[in-house]
Amino acid sequence: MKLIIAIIQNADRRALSAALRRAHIQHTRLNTTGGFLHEGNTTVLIGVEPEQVETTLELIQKHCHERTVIYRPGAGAMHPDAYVSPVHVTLGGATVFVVEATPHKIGGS
Ligand code: 2BA
Repeated sequence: MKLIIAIIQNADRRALSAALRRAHIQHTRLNTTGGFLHEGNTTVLIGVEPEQVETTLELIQKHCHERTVIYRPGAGAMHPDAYVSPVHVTLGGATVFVVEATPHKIGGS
């Protein structure tokens, strides 16, 4: 089995989740935070058979869009009055890792 870990923007999570459901692809959504922007994003864990990887990646590509946000580096606690030029940061579509995985379901009868 393969585990696809997709870090996506919150704005895309409903559309991707709905598409995965329609394709009967099981997944779990986690609320996460990016280490650079410190903004909320979504990490989707998707366990699939190897032959479903391609379809899954296509759905991620279709539903996760590139966006540009304005980031103001360093503004805040240490130097509240300091002016730091804002920069444009391009996000997404998605950051995706595909890894080998062995699922273990524990418990039950
Ligand atoms: P953040 O870490 O908040 O990063 C948001 C965006 O900031 C990134 O978009 C990238 O365009 C930019 N960025 C990140 N680190 C940078 C740096 N050191 N210098 C300049 N610009 C930088 P994406 O690449 O689309 O990444 C979106 C989110 O995906 C990231 O949010 C992070 O949560 C995750 N991510 C990206 N690469 C990752 C990696 N190698 N390992 C784990 N998580 C990753």
